[in-house]
Amino acid sequence: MQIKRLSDALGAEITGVDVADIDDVEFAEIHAAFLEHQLLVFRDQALEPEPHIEFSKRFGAIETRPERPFTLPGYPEVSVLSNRMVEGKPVGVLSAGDFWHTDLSFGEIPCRATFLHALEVAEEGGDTEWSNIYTAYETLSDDMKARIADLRCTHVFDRRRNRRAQVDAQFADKADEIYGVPVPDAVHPMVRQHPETGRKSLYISPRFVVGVEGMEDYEAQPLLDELFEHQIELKFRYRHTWRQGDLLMWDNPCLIHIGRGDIKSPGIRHMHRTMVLGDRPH
Ligand SMILES: O=C(O)CCC(=O)C(=O)O
Repeated sequence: MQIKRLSDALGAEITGVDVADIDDVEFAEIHAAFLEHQLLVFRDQALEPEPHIEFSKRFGAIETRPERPFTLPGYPEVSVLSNRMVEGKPVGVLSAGDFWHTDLSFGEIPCRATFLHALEVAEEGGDTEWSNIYTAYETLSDDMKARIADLRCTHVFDRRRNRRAQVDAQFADKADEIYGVPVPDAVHPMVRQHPETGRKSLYISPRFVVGVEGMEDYEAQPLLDELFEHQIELKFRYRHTWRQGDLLMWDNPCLIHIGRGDIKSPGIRHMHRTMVLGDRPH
């Protein structure tokens, strides 16, 4: 197994391993690399849904929910992200991550790791970008760290309640069905401690965070705007151009990410995704 750092900000590429067939020694090496680099890119994975699910489960319990649109038939654990249309209808979610976010932070127990496998990639477009919220936190001034140390933020699923996010065009005519599902808001610390490394991160994102508990909006919104801008400074970021067979896994307590879209027609980008749950943020 070869592990090569991908950028100063985050990420490593792993070659020479088949994630469908790893032993405990390889798993320990992958796990250590995951904690060190936050995002791992496994090249050339011909991964069927079952081994994809099995590999994911080594890192936590798989998240499923009955309302999730576009799961793979027979595999509620696997979501399909795709711009393929069959008889005029999309076969997957077109824009799963069009605003900076960390997965499932609207839940009481958010996502620990996400596993996204590229079955088909377009010639142009469809990159994904991550930003390191460990370093975003660590580079704040001491004054700002003291100011936000005990703050807690409200994370909401419903895009209609977030002035920084718009309803996906794909779901515009069924916003009630998609966003009106009864998902309670979650309140999480703004500064989160990673469950394994103990490092602190700036655990907010414009897609899900709409307010600060106990703080009026006239104060909270400018603070959030300032922190959202800081979180995505270029020096914290890594942008990935996908190759067919890439399996990426990322550590949500310490990264935010965004799907860049802009897939050039007639290119098809078709991906399978699993997510595993982590701890209650503290
Ligand atoms: O498709 C992408 O590039 C990003 C997907 C994403 O943001 C997600 O699955 O949470």
